[in-house]
Amino acid sequence: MKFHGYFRSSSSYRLRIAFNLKGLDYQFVPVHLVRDGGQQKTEAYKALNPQGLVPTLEVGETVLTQSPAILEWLDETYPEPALLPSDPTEKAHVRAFAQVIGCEIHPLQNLRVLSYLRENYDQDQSGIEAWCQRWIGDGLAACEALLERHNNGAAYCFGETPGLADIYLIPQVFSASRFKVDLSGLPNVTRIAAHCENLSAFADAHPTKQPDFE
Ligand SMILES: N[C@@H](CCC(=O)N[C@@H](CS)C(=O)NCC(=O)O)C(=O)O
Repeated sequence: MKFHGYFRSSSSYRLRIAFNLKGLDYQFVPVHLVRDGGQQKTEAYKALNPQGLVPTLEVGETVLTQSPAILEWLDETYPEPALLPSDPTEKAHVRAFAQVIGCEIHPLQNLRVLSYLRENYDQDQSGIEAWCQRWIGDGLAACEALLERHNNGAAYCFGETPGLADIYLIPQVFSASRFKVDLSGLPNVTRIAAHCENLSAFADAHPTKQPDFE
């Protein structure tokens, strides 16, 4: 499997955690999102991923895009350990949690959105941070409320084994720290993040551990 990603990209970080949890090897192809105006925007890369976004996963002749789809493909293709519970209602709760992050938070802090705010709305770093703090803070507060409802003191978001919700949460907490989001009012989020970071599948997936880290 050829994994096209970038060390700081949280959607790439999700896949790295999943590969590690499932013990899968992959060939890493770095795509530098800033250098040369953004290597994700080249015609060669867009031939693989028409959106010009990372990650992309090549499996033989098959090209997979969008981390939510890739994560579900990985889980169905390599079922052990499972990332989703089998019960439909439990599964819906986990997916809802993941989608708070994947659909509602992450798109608002994406590089292209922040570049647009800088270039067209004249925002400096403090304006960018205020924007991210607003939207990441709001979304993670909703995650905290969902954990309050479902976690019951478990080590991971939805129980005693790591799964899809943790795969979304940990990269999002990393981005929150980049943008100086105050997480002090989110005890479940911070406790679970600290717990996950002790597990090698998560620790080894951290942006600072990647070959393209700078
Ligand atoms: N929903 C997509 C989002 C992908 C995405 O936004 N990737 C970001 C990095 S985390 C990216 O490639 N940004 C490049 C840009 O904004 O130009 C997924 O989960 O795969």
